Amino acid sequence: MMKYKWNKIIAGCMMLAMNYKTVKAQVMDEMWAQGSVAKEHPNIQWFKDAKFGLFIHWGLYSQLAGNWNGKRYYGSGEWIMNQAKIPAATYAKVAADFNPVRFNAEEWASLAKEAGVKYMVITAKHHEGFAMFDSKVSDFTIVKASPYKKDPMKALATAVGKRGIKFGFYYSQFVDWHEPNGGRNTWDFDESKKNYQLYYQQKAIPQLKELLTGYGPLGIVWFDLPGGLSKEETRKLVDSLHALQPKSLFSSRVGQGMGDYKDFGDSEVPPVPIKGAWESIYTHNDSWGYIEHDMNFKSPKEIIRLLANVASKGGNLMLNVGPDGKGAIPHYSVQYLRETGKWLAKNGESIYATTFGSIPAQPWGVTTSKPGKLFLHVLNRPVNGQLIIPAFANEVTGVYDLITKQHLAYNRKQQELTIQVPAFDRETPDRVFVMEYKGKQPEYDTAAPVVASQQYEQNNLEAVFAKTSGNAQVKSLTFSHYFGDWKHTNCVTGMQTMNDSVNFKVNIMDAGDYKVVLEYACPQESARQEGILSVNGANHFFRTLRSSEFDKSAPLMFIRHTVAITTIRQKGVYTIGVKPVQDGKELFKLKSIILEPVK
Ligand code: JFZ
Repeated sequence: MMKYKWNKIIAGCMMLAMNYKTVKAQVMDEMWAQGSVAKEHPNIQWFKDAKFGLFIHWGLYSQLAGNWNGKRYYGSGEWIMNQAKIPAATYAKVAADFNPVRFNAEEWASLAKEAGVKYMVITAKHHEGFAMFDSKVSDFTIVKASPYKKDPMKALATAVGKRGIKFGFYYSQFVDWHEPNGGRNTWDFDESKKNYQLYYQQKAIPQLKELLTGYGPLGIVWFDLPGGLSKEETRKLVDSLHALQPKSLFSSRVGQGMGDYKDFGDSEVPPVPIKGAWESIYTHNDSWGYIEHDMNFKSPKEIIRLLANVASKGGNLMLNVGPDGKGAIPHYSVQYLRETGKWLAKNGESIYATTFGSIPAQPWGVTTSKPGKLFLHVLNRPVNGQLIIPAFANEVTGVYDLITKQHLAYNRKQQELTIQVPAFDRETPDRVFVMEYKGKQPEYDTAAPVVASQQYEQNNLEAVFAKTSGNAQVKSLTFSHYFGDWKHTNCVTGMQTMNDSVNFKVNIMDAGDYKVVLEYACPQESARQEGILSVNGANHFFRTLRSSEFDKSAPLMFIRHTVAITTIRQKGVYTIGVKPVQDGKELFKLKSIILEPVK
């Protein structure tokens, strides 16, 4: 699957930003600039306020449920035709068994409403080439090729629209494994002999026009994996489709930078706030399409925390569900979306129509904001109940619980605020407090030191907040557990000579002993190499432990290696550094340094 240029932009920006403060400021502006499309679409505000969407991958692959010829396939179920290299003629016969009699548009739409999503995007045609709508330009459709013989998209568009939820279609504009001239079926057809223009003229463009003229107003057209078109041809296509629905927003995977908002890679959240309209997309388990043996569903707590994390960086989360071949949405997806909706029913003010918070992520949680309000999403309650906001200059006029409106005591020392939060169940997914203040929202301070204290089980110093020197750099590493379920982690890489180092500025709030734990991935060739950890004016030698090779199509295993204990005698800003003892192989891929209070 093709890797988007975004990661390179992000990694590039980060690497640049890490080295020099001023450069950092400039680079953040570049990221802001990069983040937002050239000219914002006049109808973009609903999307920016929506924050939470429902993605639905549904097609013939849902009927196969991850099985082919008695073999179970893992990873992206919607890619089974490609994984099993099923001939197009053979795969097309699956349509004869596809009869989703349990599909109920009202039920799906009401679940979307209960879940608190503001928009829904469903696959009208995925890479398999099967139209899940009544297309007149192809016989490979749910109406003509399956015993269902009905167009589920008509009913769904109506049911969703009448509940005030925006409706949109996913359309695989280039990749079409059914068509001889469509993109990327390399096991039936010779890619070099394909006439992509013919495929676009005979299928993709006519079908897109059917979708943009036959299903009412579309909030979004979600394109995927562009290809086969020049910049001019893409511009002509985008303009002709926008002419049909000027208010509809096109996702960035239309290509050539012509989208109306940005999509990051699958299951990817940018590490720091990004200005402009953007979206992170996540599977609810490990697959977009239904796989009966994939039960790795994210819990309501995980969904709520993912939503808060994405919103705290200014973006939308579009969470996916994969209905089965009968048209039933998996039990745990229904249950956990409903639970998420219950949380949003009480805490929605801290998510909908917010933007990123001006405070970097803290050991206690993240922030979202509205003019004059900062929403404090407490994911980890400090043991002593003292929630510290390290740097906030604006005059605070009150802090209260979002739900109970109970006001909280707080005090300020210079720019540091301490808020006394009440006790609450540590299993609470996200307890929100509101801090009201005067003046305009302060700028996001990229140079703010990371905070650590004795009040948390662990304090994570994530790689993105590191300062690197020499050949060391922060990179976004992409790997996967299964086929197509991409995972992205930022790591400090390239430390292989004594001139290569990484340093973290840490604002340690409490005196006390802390274990210093290095979290890294280390292949065999890098194991048993010595490094130095410098903290609090002391140097500590350590030797690297093997964990796993770095291979895109395999899990990247991280080890947590305690290499020292440091006694912090007084609160203050400290520097923690790591570098190799000798020139050699890359020391490891450092994901984070964890400070664990010694109790
Ligand atoms: C694509 C599809 O191939 C996949 O089946 C699913 O529909 C997903 C939402 O989108 O997969 C991608 C596309 C782009 C990236 C990763 C996976 N990317 O840019 O990292």
